[in-house]
Amino acid sequence: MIKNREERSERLWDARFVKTMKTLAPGTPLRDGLENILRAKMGALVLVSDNQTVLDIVDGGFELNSEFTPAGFYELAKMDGAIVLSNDGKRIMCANAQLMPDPGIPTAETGTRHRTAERVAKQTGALVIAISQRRNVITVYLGNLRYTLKDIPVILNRANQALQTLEKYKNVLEKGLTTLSALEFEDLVTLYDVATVLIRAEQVNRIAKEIERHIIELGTEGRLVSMQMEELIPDVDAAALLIKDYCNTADAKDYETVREQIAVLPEENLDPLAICRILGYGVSVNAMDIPVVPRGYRVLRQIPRLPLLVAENLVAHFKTLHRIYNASIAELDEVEGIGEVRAKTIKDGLKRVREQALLD
Ligand code: 3AT
Ligand code: 3AT
Ligand code: MN
Repeated sequence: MIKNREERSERLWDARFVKTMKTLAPGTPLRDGLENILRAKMGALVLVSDNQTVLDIVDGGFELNSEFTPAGFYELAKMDGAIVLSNDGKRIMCANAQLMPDPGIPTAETGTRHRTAERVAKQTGALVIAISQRRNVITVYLGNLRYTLKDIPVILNRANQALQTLEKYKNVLEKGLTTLSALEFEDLVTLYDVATVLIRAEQVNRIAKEIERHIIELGTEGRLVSMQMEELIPDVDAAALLIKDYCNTADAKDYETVREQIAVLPEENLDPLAICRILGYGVSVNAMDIPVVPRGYRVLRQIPRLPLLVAENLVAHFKTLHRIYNASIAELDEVEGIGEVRAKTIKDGLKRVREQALLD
């Protein structure tokens, strides 16, 4: 898979960047305007901010304060200098302006337009967009972030590759989960089994996240990818349930912290040992065959129409899947939220899940 480091970094795709990408995505007026300039083989420098402190570095230019239209924007780009837009990008504040950022701010760019863009973004935290006339690319600067917009066919191609990978990973994950269920009912699960399935679940989540980013970047061009994604995305978060079932922290509620730690683990460190450590098992490589028992969240989730709260109560009461499975109707009945009817549903449901798992 072609993978750009810049693009994968979590730092880049923070909430503000995602919001910015949405205002710049294909189908938006701003993107239409930028594309017009690009197609005409012109350049542009665009500052998106109407905050007074930011405007202090703007010198000269014509005041406009008119509604943003892609056509008007394009005409203004024929002039030298920068175009300033309002924060929401809906108004053109001025054009033909010179931006004068602090020249002491480091920049790795070469041309004056791009050096200026990077410095202004770094100095003010604002969004600055540069279109290179020479290289015919749009570069987005947002605070310290720098991102080059990709051509739609390039992103579509990557998105489709990612969709194929997602499908493959998802199949492998589903097999792994079924096998794990069988082992859980037989009380034969080892830490290693849990870690390997959890890695697969995490990989599925990562690919899904990547596709979501492509969809944001594709804007209106991403509808088909979005539909395919809907089909493929698992309706339960297996990683979350696995962590809730097996994390060795005092309280299963700490699972969100564990989840966060796994989510930020670099791809190359996503191995069973690292996973076990994060789950709270201080083990060495050769101790990963220690037996572990699930609390039962994941299997309970497979019983139709069983409310999450009831599942929580069941685990709180019985502690392990094994005990829940072996509880009598009367014992299940004691748990809050469970009457005789639901107790029977749970017993039947667990039996069905078990048979299904052992069958496959
Ligand atoms: P023209 O009449 O268009 O030739 P101008 O005064 O309108 O000149 P431009 O904004 O078109 O100037 O800039 C033309 C080039 O001059 C762009 C950049 O490579 C160079 N340039 C402008 N300002 C500086 C600067 N402060 N330092 C180095 N090069 C600069
Ligand atoms: P290209 O890749 O050549 O388009 P560049 O980064 O090499 O961009 P140039 O030095 O060629 O930049 O300058 C191109 C134009 O950028 C010239 C001027 O219209 C505009 N520009 C450059 N610096 C500023 C600035 N500080 N404020 C406003 N406009 C600027
Ligand atoms: Mn240049």
